[in-house]
Amino acid sequence: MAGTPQKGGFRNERTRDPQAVERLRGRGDVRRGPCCEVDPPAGFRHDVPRLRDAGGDRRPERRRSAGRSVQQRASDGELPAPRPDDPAAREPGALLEGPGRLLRRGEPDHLLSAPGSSRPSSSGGTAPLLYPRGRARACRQGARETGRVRRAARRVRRAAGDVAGSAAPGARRRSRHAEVAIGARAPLALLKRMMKLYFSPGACSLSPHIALREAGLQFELEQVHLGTKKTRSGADFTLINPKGYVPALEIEGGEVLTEGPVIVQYIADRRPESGLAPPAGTLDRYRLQEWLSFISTELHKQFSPLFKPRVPDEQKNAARALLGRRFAHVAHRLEGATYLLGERFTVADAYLYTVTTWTRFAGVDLGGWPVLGRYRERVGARPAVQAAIEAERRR
Ligand SMILES: N[C@@H](CCC(=O)N[C@@H](CS)C(=O)NCC(=O)O)C(=O)O
Repeated sequence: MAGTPQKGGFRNERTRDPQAVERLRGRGDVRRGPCCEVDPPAGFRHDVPRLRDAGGDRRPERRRSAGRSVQQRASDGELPAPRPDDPAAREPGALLEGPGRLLRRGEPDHLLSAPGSSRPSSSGGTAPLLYPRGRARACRQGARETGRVRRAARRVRRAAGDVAGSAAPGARRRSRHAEVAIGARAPLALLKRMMKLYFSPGACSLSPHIALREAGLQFELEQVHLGTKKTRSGADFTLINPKGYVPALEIEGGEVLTEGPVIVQYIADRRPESGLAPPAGTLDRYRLQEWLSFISTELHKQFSPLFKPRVPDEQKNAARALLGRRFAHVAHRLEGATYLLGERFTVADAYLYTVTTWTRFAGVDLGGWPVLGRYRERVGARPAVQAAIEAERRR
């Protein structure tokens, strides 16, 4: 079986060999890439390091947490410790205590945010981030639960394929009309506040997708078919982003932001306490922009010819050689640093990680830089990264 092209893609081991990639392409087995003018192949998988390799547990969160109480999970560091001093916790109807937010009676839990969303804030306290759906459910089990809550959550889950942040166990069946269905049930004020990320699975839109989950923001996802320029709900994507490419982020008031490096900074600035970007005006912020610009022009865009079947081999090999030199620079930076900007994960890491998921597919070998492999394992093991990839995979 090894080396056999799979429907719409090929097995990982083959992709390590650039010539094998080209041979497959020549036979028409692989025509598309995760970051090009058309959609990724049906079989495209992010080249994500296996959690087992990173010393982690590969079981889905819902299985890992089965049968464990909120208190156990909090003491294991899986859930942020409840904050009993929050005055809101004493409000009537409060069901779930958490850092910065309570799930209230009747509130649909799909509006809660993503895994990995709790971390210490830059000011030293706990960031006011939200519980993800799975955790909310676990927390509810330890709290008072009403049939009304259960029924509301079930209705929303059924209707919504993925309103963000939903690690969405059980939400495999999704509706094309998810937003309409949610719109009919969610409070108007909340929908107005919710952002929408236009994405294509495996494309560079994974970077803002990760950032949104890391920030713990509420958002909706809408898939774009890059070949037809139609969104999943049938809208003409060129009316949303006339440039026709993802990512695009619809923000409050219907404004649409484009260009990945800008979108991720917008997301980070919406949650300054997340530390996803240093404060504006500081030298560190310019360092972040320096990396975002480097990743965009020197890495991301250098992959483009590798996803195009008609580009001659000579040009592709030149692109691979250039990428090799650029990745050597990144590897040099990561010697002795956990993340690009130091010890803190930032949106530059979300972007860098995203482009590294294309390397095998594009026949770019990172094997010469073990530091990059370790970095990929580290970032790939973050709950928000796992959740974003899983959400895109389910599409
Ligand atoms: N300058 C844009 C480039 C985005 C981009 O290259 N998007 C690719 C996916 S990774 C895409 O949607 N390509 C479709 C097209 O160009 O038509 C950014 O940085 O956001």
